[in-house]
Amino acid sequence: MLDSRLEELRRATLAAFASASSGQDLEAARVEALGRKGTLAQISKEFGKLAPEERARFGKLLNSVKQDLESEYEKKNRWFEEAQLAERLANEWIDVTLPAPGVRPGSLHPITQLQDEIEDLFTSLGFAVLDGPEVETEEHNFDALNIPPTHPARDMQDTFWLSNGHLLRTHTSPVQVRGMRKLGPPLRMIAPGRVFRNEEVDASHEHTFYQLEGMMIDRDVSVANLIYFMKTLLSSIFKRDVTVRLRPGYFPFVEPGFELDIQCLICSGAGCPVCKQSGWVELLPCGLVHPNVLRMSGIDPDEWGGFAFGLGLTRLAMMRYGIDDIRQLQSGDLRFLNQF
Ligand code: FA5
Repeated sequence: MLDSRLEELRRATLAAFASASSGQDLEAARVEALGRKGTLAQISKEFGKLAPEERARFGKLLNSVKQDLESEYEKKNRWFEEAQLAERLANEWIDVTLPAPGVRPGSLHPITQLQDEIEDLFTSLGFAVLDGPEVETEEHNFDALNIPPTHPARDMQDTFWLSNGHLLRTHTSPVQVRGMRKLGPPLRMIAPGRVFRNEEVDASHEHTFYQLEGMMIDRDVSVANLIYFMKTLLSSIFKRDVTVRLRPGYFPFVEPGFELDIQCLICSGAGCPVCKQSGWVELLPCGLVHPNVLRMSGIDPDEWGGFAFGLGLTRLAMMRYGIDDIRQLQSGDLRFLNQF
């Protein structure tokens, strides 16, 4: 009786294995026959009911059925695995002779491009490129630039104050102070960098933007030197001769102080919407270094003099590339950046 149940199991399971059309079908048939609660396990439980002299013979039969089924299962399973692999090999292939899709290496940000160019120009004129911290002391950012705590000029630049009394530098001018104190006169330096102001953001104002400071200290520095260097700088940036003019401008750290205007490059001074019909565009503040500023950094103003300027690098990039909204520059939008 048990023998015939075993034979039936062998026959039915081999038939199920043979007709299995997928790995899942095969596995289901295996579990039904050979699984922990499968038919073979159930038949084995009857083992105890057999007469002792029957047990050895039945045990052999049981093992042979089990081995037959297991080996048939293995064979068919391997077949499915190979078929699956063959299918993948047929469908997933790479033509190594195709041209590569191309690496897009990215490009330098327009402000970085401009900064690099100005650095090259000034280093060729004997200027050092200096760096300074973005978190500054009040002394470097204001006091040493002739802006004491009660001075109304402190309100000209809305400041992000930090809880420890330091601040985010509002301009690159504190690097002048660091340069004078560290290197002393004579000195030719520029200092490009990021500055911060607690300002309302709009198309031409950012809270975080770039400036490029410049300073030259020597024995006989005059406004003529200042104009020469500014004209050289602007002709190099705009790749043509430019006409500049100076208007009086007030900054506590320079005396006299100027706003330098450039003759409008769009209309050549005739008047257009860009220059608001005036023929001139305001570009950078500058002036001769105030004697107090020299003195506070240990330089004798009777012996030395100098000029300084503070270029709005972000605004200059806008003019050069015709960008009409400052917010695009820090948007991280690749559609914008890919154009440069
Ligand atoms: C200064 O920051 C002075 N330290 C510059 C200076 C240096 C004068 C040396 C004299 C001698 P001002 O606050 O004007 O000055 O800023 C300089 C330039 O930064 C401006 O001409 C403008 O181009 C740019 N700028 C100012 N505020 C913003 C802003 N919110 N967003 C973008 N650019 C700005």
